[in-house]
Amino acid sequence: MKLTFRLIFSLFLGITIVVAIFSYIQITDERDRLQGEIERRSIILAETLKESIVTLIETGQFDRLNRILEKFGSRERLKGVAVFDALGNVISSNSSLKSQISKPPVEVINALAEKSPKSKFIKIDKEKLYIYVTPLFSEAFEEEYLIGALAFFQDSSYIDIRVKELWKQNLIRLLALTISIVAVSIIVIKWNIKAPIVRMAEWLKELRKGNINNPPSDIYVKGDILAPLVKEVTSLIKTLSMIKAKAEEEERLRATSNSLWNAEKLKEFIREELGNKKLYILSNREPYMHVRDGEQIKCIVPPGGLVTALDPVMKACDGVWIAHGAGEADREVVDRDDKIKVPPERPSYTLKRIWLTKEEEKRYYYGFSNEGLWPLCHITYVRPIFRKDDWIEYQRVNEKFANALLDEIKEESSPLVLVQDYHLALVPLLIKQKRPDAKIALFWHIPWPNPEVFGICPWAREILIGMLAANLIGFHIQFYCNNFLDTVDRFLESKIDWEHFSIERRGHVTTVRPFPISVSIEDFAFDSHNKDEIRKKLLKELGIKADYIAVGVDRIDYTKGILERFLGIERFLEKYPEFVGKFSFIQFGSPSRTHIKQYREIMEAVEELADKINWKFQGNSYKPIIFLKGHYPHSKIIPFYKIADVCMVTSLHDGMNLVAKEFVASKDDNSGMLILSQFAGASREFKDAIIINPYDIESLADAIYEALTMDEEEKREKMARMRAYIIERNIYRWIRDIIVALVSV
Ligand code: GDG
Repeated sequence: MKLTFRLIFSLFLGITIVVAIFSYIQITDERDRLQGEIERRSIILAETLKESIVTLIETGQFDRLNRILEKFGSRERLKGVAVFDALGNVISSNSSLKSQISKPPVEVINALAEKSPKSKFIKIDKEKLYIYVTPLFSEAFEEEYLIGALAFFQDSSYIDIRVKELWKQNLIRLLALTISIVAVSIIVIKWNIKAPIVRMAEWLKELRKGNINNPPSDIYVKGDILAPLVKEVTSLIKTLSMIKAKAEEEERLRATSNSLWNAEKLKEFIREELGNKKLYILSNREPYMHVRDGEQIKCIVPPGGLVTALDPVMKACDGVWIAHGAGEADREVVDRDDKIKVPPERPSYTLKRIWLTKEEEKRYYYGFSNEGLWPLCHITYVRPIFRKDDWIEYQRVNEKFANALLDEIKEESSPLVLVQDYHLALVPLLIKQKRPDAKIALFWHIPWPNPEVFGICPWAREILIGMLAANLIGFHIQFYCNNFLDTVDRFLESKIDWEHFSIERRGHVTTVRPFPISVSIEDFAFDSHNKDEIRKKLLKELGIKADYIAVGVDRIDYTKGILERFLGIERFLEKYPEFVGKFSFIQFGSPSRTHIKQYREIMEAVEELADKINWKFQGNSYKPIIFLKGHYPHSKIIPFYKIADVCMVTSLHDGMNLVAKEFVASKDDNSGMLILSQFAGASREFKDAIIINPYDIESLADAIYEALTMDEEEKREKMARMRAYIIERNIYRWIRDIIVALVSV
């Protein structure tokens, strides 16, 4: 009430001031106009009468003069006319004036004395008059001489009447204006402010009680007065729900996982949970690839996080993995159904290969997936390219994968299907259309950008629709889940439940959850008792001597920040020259997607920069950077993790980054330190790593120094904490969490 009163009072005051100023200006103008008019009229009258009067005075015709004045004085608003002699005595005047001018007014005396016209507003007997006096001259002789003065007395009281009238009118206007503005304001406040605020308060009350709903539509109109408040509250709720959901999830997981997860336990769990059901995985990349080695055919594990993560899972539970057969000898080893049991040393699950033509591979894999979606989802300022033909092929290949799966699951009811990554975004919809009973999880291994960035894709809606047919969509971290929900909110008509992180569209519900991928610690176990000897042996093989070793393992990809890493090393050696000759960095670089220009360019740039830095600092049996280009099996990489004092993960943007986890997993003696980019998903979990911004070369150099000189005890404690984290949150738990979530949706 107080506020309304204050508002009304302010309005009233404001209007009064404005109206008063305008009225004053208007009335002053009007007064000036009327006074000007009266003056002009007097001058005209005087000029008309002057000549004839002079003649009458000169010829002494005073009777006639009296008559003329009498006649003239009866004009409207003219009080009277008088003629004075040169001494100021009245010669003649009309009767209505006589009594009032027994004494000549001052203006007459002044006009006679100064021989010039005079005028003034005066008061005679309480009457307001305007007097205009003009001297009269005779021209009877050579020189003109003063014979008297002619005075006009105009009634000016009408000016005051007019002014009063105007004040009155403006006062009435002011009142009318104030009443209407105040009335309108009260209505506006009541309907447009008070009512939405009351509804907003009710909405907040519901939220407080835990009933999380979207804001009522009438309080959230874009650009409206309450919109910023609603936006803030909505994002506050999102954060709170996230925290709540996370806490609940933790609680749930704590309650169910009373001991650590491993391959055996996962097998047991799957048997209990799925019975005889198989697990189906679809991914572009195959877990095992057959290539030619001279006359022989050899089986290799292709580099990449997805394979590293999922192979132990499939080893633990029987299933079928459907993937693109990309190896040159792949066709030669499969059976009639394009299947082969893997891994070769201990076959435990089935790999079914899909064959793609060169054109399909070019457009679906290199084109749409890796020149379009990959740079779209990674903010590294590489421009995504979207071609219509690539999109057509992408859809066709997705159909190919979906059909292969549909063939496999013919006999099975409610099969569990795990679709992997951005290459197969349309597969969930293609499966669901034919098999609505299938339970599908889609795991997105790379980041999900914000809606503005994702909106660049011309087929953003189609991709989202394809994905949303899944029952469960997983990302590495909560942040990507939030971005995804925001994106769906922006592009599709759907109902988003921020409390349960789910999306309802046309009756189908998709749950969106973070599942931070991990590694199997046993796969990186390594007997470290003879670490020093291994170190000597490995360095000897590389032909170098070094007191400190750092390592990096990557597919050569522009998202991994390899150039920034090298620049950081160069700056480190410049800034801390005592390490020149003592510090060497070993980079495993597996060539990747080399049919794409940017990948060829980054490979060339990496090699060139390594050469340049080596040239600058190298000496006898010393090389600052050893670049091991090529594909190395994990068995070759793990010993380097083991002996390294530092591992550098400097991604410019990375969904998770498994190398960080592999390094920690391999450190069973808690030695070493991890330098980790703040833009890798892993940085959300490894708070004990040295977190860096890879774009800041100076701090990268300092991070290397910090990692090498950190107190041993502190380092050990940090590494122990990171290890404890991934021992608990390993790859078996990752897949178990996904299966639990999928089965329960
Ligand atoms: C995507 C996301 C996410 C490297 N060189 C060789 C080789 N590697 C192995 C590493 C590691 C894997 O490749 C790389 O994994 P990352 O996680 O670092 O990266 P992406 O390949 O980009 O994976 C990523 C991941 O999916 C899982 O979801 O973490 O963010 O981008 O395991 O050791 N492996 C072999 N030879 C090599 O030369 N065998």
